[in-house]
Amino acid sequence: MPDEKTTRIVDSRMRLRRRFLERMRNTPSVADQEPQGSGPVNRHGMPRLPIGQTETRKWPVLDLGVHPSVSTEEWQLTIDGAVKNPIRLDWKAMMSLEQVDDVQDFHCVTTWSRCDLAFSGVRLSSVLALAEPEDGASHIMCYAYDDYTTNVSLVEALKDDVLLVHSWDGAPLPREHGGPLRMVTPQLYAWKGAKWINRIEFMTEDRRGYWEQRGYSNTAYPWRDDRYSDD
Ligand SMILES: Nc1nc2c(c(=O)[nH]1)N[C@H]1C(S)=C(S)[C@@H](COP(=O)(O)O)O[C@H]1N2
Ligand SMILES: [Mo]
Repeated sequence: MPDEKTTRIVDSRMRLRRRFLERMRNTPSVADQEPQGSGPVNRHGMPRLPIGQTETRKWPVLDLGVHPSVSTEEWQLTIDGAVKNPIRLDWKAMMSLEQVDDVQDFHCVTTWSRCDLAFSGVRLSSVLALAEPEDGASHIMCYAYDDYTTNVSLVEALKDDVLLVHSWDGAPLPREHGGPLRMVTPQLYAWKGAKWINRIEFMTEDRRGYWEQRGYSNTAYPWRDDRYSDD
């Protein structure tokens, strides 16, 4: 059962959603193929600051209010579902995979963006490949130690900058930001990146995660102001 604090957080985020829905009905940008925003373009040719976002210098902490404490000794990541080779990785196995450094921007649906986060981790695509996804797999569901879930299409999940991050600025990712390991999706709103991730399920049909069931956009594309959905 969700506790009172979680209920309050969900309520306030649903109020924010209602505020934006009105604006979205009056904004054709969701259907617009042209990325919208301001500032110089990023490496993907999209404006650095997506439409409706404000840059913050801090990195705010945002979640359902529970910060699970998971040591690297007990940490595990299961990859299962529509795969030929379901696997479970421990910390040592994760660290033995190809490591990448990447400087990324982070866009939260609640309208803040934090630019230039220096991350180290493993490409999600490297990890997913180990499980040998079946041909019919089209989406993943990500699960976390705080029971959070979020779904991502493989088209997005396999992009090179989608990472499983263990370090920020050369130090272990702090627990409040999802340490020891979290996912990041710099080309989607940040709720698509599960903190404290512990399971990835391959799916042959799309299913909605925690916020997607509550009216957040299933696609979550920041440069189209694609924050919330009506269905
Ligand atoms: N496990 C888990 N992951 C989560 C969330 C959460 O509540 N639980 N919140 C999401 C949301 S809405 C955002 S904006 C980002 C925030 O990450 P941060 O706290 O590191 O800024 O994490 C996402 N991943
Ligand atoms: Mo968010």
